[in-house]
Amino acid sequence: MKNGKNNMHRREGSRRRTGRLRVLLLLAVCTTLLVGCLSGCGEKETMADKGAELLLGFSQLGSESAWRIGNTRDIEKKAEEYGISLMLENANQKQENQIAALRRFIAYKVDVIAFSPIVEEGWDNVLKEAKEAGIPVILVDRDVNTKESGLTTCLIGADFYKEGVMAAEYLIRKTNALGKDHMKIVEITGTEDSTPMRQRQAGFMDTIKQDSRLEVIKSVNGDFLKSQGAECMRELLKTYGSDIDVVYSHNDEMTLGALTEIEQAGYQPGKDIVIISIDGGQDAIDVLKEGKINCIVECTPMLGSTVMETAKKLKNGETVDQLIHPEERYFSDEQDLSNLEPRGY
Ligand code: GYE
Repeated sequence: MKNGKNNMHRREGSRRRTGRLRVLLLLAVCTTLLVGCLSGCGEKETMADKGAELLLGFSQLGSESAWRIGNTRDIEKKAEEYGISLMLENANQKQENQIAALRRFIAYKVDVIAFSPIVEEGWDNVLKEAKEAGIPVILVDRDVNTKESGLTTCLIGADFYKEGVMAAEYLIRKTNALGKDHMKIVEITGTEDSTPMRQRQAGFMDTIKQDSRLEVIKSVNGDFLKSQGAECMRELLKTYGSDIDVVYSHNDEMTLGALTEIEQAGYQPGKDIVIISIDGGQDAIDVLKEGKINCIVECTPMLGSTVMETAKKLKNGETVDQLIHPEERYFSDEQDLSNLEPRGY
């Protein structure tokens, strides 16, 4: 009897255990199915987002600077994040390559076109073709100058005029701090006829005009390239030597190129010559911290999110803001930059 009872208990016990095991097994199966379904469904949604919903053609003008490379990277990253299919073409600094890329986007019937025009003029025909095909065009970073208006929907990029003003305002403060009554400036400009070249020059000139101590003795074109910046500086030093008090350069690459030449000629950049740059990429910021650049006006290449949001709105037939400028600041020897976040470009 005792044994029989014990056996019954054991059997009941093992039945209960088997029952619990079954429940656990069932739960495990359900969870696997649920998780499988959720991730499967998620995958299908992302594929649909990527494949069918929005195809964006983006023509980048080249890879001349840390700014440009950072901008391309940001656009690729944000397209991925927003589930937008991106057709990206790099024009290697040639307008004809950009025009050909835009025509390919039109033939391919992309939903939206975005592009960073290398120069302002020469886009009328291709932009008319995009309009006739019913494809909205977003200008990224730089502007165009067309005879007909309404060929593009909006411009997402920096306020280059304001950048020039900020550069000049720094120089006025620096001139006060040094107690100088005359400063001779050489300007190394970006690509001729490009929006940043025109407006960074205009903003700077309009501002220094109001201060009789400041004089631009020479303006040369460095095409936003490091090699050109160096070559321009070599020539400027040959012609003007120790007369040069200030270098105003339209981007970091040209500035870094110029610095090597200044040092080779036996001058101390940041001390013998005031150095003002634009962009604020990590390499130039590091040099500013060493004291060889005095001021860098920020120009951010992180335009990707705004481009993707705008493309989505255009695809849905919504209206968009015509002009979107990111917030920008400047970095200088007047500030403590020890806690500055990594720049990301
Ligand atoms: O400053 C320069 C680049 O258009 C804002 O182009 C851009 C400029 C940038 O190559 O470094």
